[in-house]
Parts: sequence; structure tokens; C-alpha cells
Amino acid sequence: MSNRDTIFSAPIDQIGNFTFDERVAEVFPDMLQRSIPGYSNIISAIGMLAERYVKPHSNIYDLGCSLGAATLSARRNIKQEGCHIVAVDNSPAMVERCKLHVNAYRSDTPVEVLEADIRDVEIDNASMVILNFTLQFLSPDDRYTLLKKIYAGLKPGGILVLSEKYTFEDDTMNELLIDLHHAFKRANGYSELEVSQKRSAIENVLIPDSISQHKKRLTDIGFSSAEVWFQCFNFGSMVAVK
Ligand code: GEK
Repeated sequence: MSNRDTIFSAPIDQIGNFTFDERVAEVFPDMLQRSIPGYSNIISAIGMLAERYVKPHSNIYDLGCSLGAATLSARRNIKQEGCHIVAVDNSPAMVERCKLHVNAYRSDTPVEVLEADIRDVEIDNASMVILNFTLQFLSPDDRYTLLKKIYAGLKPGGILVLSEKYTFEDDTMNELLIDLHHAFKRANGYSELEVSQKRSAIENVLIPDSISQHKKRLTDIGFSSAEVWFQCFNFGSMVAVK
């Protein structure tokens, strides 16, 4: 069981930008579970996609791995031999805990946990790349450059799993889905104050794209197919095939 997220529960005078520090890492599983609709379904499905798409003697990358939930789900389901998982995060607090999680289980598939910026990591011989709620934290230009690098490092037939918070071009739908997300958080025990303080902290840090922006970018880069396989409110996950 993870510690309960109470980071935004008391009034904060000056709300700074959200960072992935020690306090956040400590409560992270609880935070994601109560904040991202469908998070655990997405983690399970990453395992199913790994089972289906990972090729023998290939690399799997989990970019922005946090505590390693997607890495562990993929690793549990990889049936091929000679695979190697590279899990990357630039938060020292996350990486330290991710290593403990990964080393807590035995497996035939080795995992290398790197403390690095995903923009600097080489992608090579990949059959699967996971960006589970990470791309949204990069600047728009960096998003394109990173996806191009991923495409170049994927083997033909390899996949990218891209989970994100979305914005919607239709204002009525955008408001409705944001509102339903806030209702979801309140139903999961977050107070009105927590919801609004978190919103302020994340506002400048997480700039969401629309589903059509994502699809266009993936197609422009060269992915042969890209589709949303999961959506709940303004959160979802796409899969793109090289
Ligand atoms: C999960 N994938 O549980 N380089 C490396 N890491 C980065 C960068 C960067 N440039 N920018 C952000 N991060 C996980 C959840 S969380 C999603 C991913 C969220 C890292 C950051 O440190 C954090 O750990 C992660 O991306 C985003 O399946 O908190 O909403």
C-alpha cells in the first residue's frame, strides 16, 4: 500500500510549479490511482501489448517510468527471450524507488533504470516504446523531436504506447470532460481545495494536445497506424505501429 497523497490538502500561499520531488514520489501510486481515470486498466493493457508485440532480442523503453509500473507490467508479460528493458526518468526520487521496485522481483528480462532526460536517451532496436503520461510534460517542439527519434529507433512492426491527458477542440466537450475529471477526483476523496490547488500547480507544466494533434504528428512522422485504444474523460491512450 502506498502513502496517501495529501500534498495539496492544506491551503498554500504561493502555489509553485508541480515537480516530481521526494514528497511526490512517496505518495505517487496513490496520486495516480486517484487522479488518472483508467490508470490501472492502462497499466494492465501495456502488459497485453507487450505480450503481443515484443520481439525476441529487442529493446523495450519506458520513458518517464516514475516508479516503474509500466515496466513491471510489460516485464511480467514478455514471453520472448533476449529482451532488455530500459526505464528512464529524470527525477532522482523516482529513479531511486523504481530501482527498488524492479529489483524486488526476479525475471528473465533484465531492466536497466536510468536517471536521464528522455530527450538525451538513444533509442535502438526497439519493439516497444512506452510513453505513459510523459510526453505531455515536454515542450511542443521537444514532443515532435522525441517522437521522431522513437520512430527511428523502432523496428518495423514495433509499437509506441502513448498515454496522455487530452484537450478537446469543442469548448463544450472540453469543459464537460474537465469537469467530469474533477468530479472523479472528488469521488476519490480529493477536496475542492486539493483539486483547485493541484490544477494551479500543473497548469504551466502540463500543456495537453488534442487527439487530432497527436494523430497528425504520429502520421507526419511516418507511423503507419495510430489510434486511441482507451479513453476516459480527458485521459486516454493511443497505440501507434511503425
Ligand atoms: C507510470 N509512466 O506510472 N526526462 C525524463 N523523465 C521525465 C521528463 C524528462 N524530460 N519529464 C518528465 N519526466 C509512469 C507515470 S508521470 C505522469 C509518468 C504524471 C518524468 C517525471 O519525472 C515523472 O516521473 C514522469 O515523467 C511523469 O506509468 O505524473 O502525471
